[in-house]
Amino acid sequence: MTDLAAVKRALTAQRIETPSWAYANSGTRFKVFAQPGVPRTPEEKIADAATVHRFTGVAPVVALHIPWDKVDDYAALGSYARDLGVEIGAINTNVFQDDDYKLGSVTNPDAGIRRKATDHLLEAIDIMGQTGSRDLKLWFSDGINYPGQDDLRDRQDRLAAALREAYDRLTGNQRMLLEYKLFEPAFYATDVPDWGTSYAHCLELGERATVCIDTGHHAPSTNIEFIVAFLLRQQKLGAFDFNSRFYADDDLMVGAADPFQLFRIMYEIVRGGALDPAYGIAFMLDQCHNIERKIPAIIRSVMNVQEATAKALLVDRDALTKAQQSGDVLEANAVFMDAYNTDVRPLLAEVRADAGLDPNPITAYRASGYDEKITADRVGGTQAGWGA
Ligand code: LRH
Ligand code: MN
Ligand code: MN
Repeated sequence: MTDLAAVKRALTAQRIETPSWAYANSGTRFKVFAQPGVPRTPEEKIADAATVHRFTGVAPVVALHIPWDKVDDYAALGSYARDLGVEIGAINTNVFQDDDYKLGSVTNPDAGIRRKATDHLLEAIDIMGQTGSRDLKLWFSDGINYPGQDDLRDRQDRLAAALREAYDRLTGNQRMLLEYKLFEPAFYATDVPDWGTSYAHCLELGERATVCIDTGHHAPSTNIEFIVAFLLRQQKLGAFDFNSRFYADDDLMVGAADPFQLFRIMYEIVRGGALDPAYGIAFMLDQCHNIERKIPAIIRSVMNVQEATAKALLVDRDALTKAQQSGDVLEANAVFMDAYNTDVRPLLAEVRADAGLDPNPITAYRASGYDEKITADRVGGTQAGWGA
């Protein structure tokens, strides 16, 4: 039997972090379709994130990407965010959009370029100090396109040295999240291609370093929930970058392509006792909304995570354990599927109403006039810096 009051409490306490770059214009390498009303400044991105939080109640954190969100005064940006009711979350580093990084950033054969890339990581840690952010999020586009192009093992050594330098700079509650990605932009060999590589580096670094799973960064058919279960068992899962993929790193709305996969992931989170914000996992979105309106798309994504979470919380764990231990394969699967097939929308509507929110965040947003206001006020919105 599931304790409904406990399920509601868990859903009310859930925290989802939205990405500043998802509010800005983005596209594929073929075309960026500019939308009216998109943010022109980091402050306007934060205002949009605060709007998503206002209608969902579970998105009080916004991740930044440097230099896409470069400002002169990060402390002021942090207090601006707090005034709007949100916190600044992960500081994402960017060592992938500079000509110098053609052959890699922290793994580049040129020591001068490695220095420049590592200095950017240190700069991001300084920014964290000013914004009050806990998480330094690292993703490296580093890799090679051709067999023999560079020494695979030396590149691991260079990576380890840069990570160590950044890690040693962390203080207080600061953490390092190391994201992996199978391929792109490097196609033959990527320097942090999978969770195993990220895990091994994090293990070597120490307890402040944990793995970030971007759900769009795996080979087709990879069992992501297995990775979640494994890393939780090792206390090495620090964050998610949620999004959906059909083919590559599509960055579509989380829960859109495969809501069942999202449910299976969230089940492992619940099973591992890792849903509570106090556990420390950052549940971030990493998405781009190229053809759809951005704010309602992010609200929809937050709702998709909530629905998968609610279903995961509804799994009858006692019945599941009983079926598993008696070897009743079909019953175990049925218990699991019963939870997945439950319509949790009424439950979530109740959770929202209890929190004083409109039960339907999308229609409430549409009726709020915010979209019309930003369209009128913001002339000449900027590009995310991504997909140009
Ligand atoms: C790389 C990635 C990484 C970047 C973001 C914009 O594909 O997932 O997290 O920082 O996209
Ligand atoms: Mn990502
Ligand atoms: Mn990605």
